[in-house]
Amino acid sequence: MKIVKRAFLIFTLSLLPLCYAAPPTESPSLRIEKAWLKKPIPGMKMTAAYMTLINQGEKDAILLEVKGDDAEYYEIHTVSMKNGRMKMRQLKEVVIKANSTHQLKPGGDHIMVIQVKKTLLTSKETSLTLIFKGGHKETIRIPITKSMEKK
Ligand SMILES: [Cu+2]
Repeated sequence: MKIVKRAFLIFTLSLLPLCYAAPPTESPSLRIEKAWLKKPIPGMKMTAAYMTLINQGEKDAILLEVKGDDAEYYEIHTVSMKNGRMKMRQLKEVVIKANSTHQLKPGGDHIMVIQVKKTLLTSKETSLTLIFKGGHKETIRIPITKSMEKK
């Protein structure tokens, strides 16, 4: 009995380095397409970024945070109707279900870009880092454009 226990312990310990080698930050098989950031209207300090998030994995991917260098704040927002008015509301997370696609689009979920910096006003591109639950990060370069068609 004791030998079995010890063998089990050795087996368990032998797995530990594997756990370190493959932390739970492993890529959730995510693809990001059609990303763009709306060129701010002159005088406006706010804009939004949109994209299609494609989860090809077997696990849900949960977007928690967005970061970038060309604005002070990046927030995940959604739009809902309240008393016939469009209202924006901040979300704690966006779930991209396993084997499915989630669109961030005008009139729907979006990345709110707040207090844009001069660098964003003068650039044709910016980069965003999307941080997912589990620590997985995706950094993408996206065009700054008036609409998705006019890249
Ligand atoms: Cu918003």
